[in-house]
Amino acid sequence: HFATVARVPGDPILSLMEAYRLDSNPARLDLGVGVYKDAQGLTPIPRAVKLAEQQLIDSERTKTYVGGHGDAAFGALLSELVLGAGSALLAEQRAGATQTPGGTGALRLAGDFIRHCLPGRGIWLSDPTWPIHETLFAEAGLKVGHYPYVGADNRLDVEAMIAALTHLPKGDVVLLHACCHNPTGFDLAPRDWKRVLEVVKARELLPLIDFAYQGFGDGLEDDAWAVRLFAAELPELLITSSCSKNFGLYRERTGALIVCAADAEKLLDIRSQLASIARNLWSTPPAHGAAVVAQVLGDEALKRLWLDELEGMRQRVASLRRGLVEALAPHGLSERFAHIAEQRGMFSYTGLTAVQVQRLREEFSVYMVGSGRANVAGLDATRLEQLASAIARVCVN
Ligand code: PLP
Ligand code: TYF
Repeated sequence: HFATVARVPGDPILSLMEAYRLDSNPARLDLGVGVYKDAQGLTPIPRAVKLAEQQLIDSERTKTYVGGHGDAAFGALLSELVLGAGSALLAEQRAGATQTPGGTGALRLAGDFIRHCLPGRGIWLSDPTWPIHETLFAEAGLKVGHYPYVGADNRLDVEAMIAALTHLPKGDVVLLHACCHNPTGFDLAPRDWKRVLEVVKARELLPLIDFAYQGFGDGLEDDAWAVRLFAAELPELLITSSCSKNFGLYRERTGALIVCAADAEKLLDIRSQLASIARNLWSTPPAHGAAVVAQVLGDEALKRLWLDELEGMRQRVASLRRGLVEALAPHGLSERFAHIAEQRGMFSYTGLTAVQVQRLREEFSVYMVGSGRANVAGLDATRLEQLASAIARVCVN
C-alpha cells in the first residue's frame, strides 16, 4: 500500500527551530519561528494563564465534550475582545464565535465554509503572506490568487494593492491581516484601511480578516481598529482570531472563527453550517485553552494582570526594534534599516537577501527565514550590537 508514498520536505519555518537547536555556537541567535521570547530566550506562560490553570484544576468537574461551537463563555468574551465591549453587532446577535483548534483551525473552517456554502468564490492573499495561508486554502479546494502588498524595494505598496483589489471578481474573498502582518511587519495605516474598505464595498468582496497578533502592534484596542471599522461598515465579515500569541497558549490550540452576518436569523443558518463542517474536521474543539481564556477574561484581577503582561511583551518587541536600528547606526546602516522600527508585531521583513540570510546563518549562527524575515522577539537588548555587526558584515561584502 505505502510503497508509492514519497517524502515531502518539512515546514521550512519549523525546521529552522531544529537547525538552531543543533547549533552549538553559544552566540547563536534564533530569529526564526514566530513565537514570543523573553530576555532569557524563553517563551513564558503568562502568570495570568498559570493562575487560571490552577483555578481550573480545582473547579473542573467533567471532561465530557463541549458543543460544536465550543465553550460559550469563551466565544462571548473573545468576541467582545475582538469587536469591542459595546459592539452593536453583539447586541443585535449578528456576530458569533465558533471555537477552533487555534487560528489555523479557524482559517481551515473558514476555507471549508467558503467552498461548501459560497461555491466558486476565489480567495486573494497578500504577496507575500504566511505560507500556511497558501497551502491551507488550496487544500480546502479554493482557487487562490494574490494581490501585491510589498514591492521589490521592501516597502508597503498601497497603490498597487488598491489597484489589484479594484479588479478582483465581484464577490470573491480577500484575506487581510488585521495587524502585525506576517511575514513583513508592514501594516496599513487607518487612511489605507478606509480606502481598502471602499474597494471592498464597490466590488462586493467578502473580507476574511486574520487576527493572530491582537495586542502586539499598537495595543489590544488599537490593533482591533480596522476589524471594528469593517464590522461596523459591512453587513458581512469573517474574522479568525488566535489566542496563541497574546495568551501564550500556542500548543493548547486556542482560537475562533467569528462570523458577522446581516441579521440574527442568518447568523444561525451560518452557524449551523460551521458546526456541521467542524464535525467532519475535529468534531468538537479542545477545551483547555479556551477555558483558560474564559477564566482570565471573566475575572477582573486576572484580566488586569494579563493586560499588563501582554503590554510588557508588546513594549519589549517595540524597544528591540528601535534598539536594533540604533545599533546599526555606527555601521552607517540606520537609514537603510529604518523600516525595522516602523514595522509592527514580531516580524520584520529586513530586506536582507536569501544569500545574506544564508551567510548570517553559516558564519554567525543567526537564524532567520530565507525571505529575510526576522522574528524581532528572538533578540535581546544585550545582543543588538552583535547582530548589527553581523548584518553589517553580510551587507558590505
Ligand atoms: N495567522 C497568522 C498570520 C499567523 O502568523 C499564525 C501563526 O502562528 C496563525 C494564523 C495561526 O496561529 P495558531 O497557532 O493559533 O494556529
Ligand atoms: O510564521 C510563524 O513563524 C508562526 C508560527 O507551520 C508557525 O506563525 C510557523 C509555521 C507553521 C505554524 C506556525
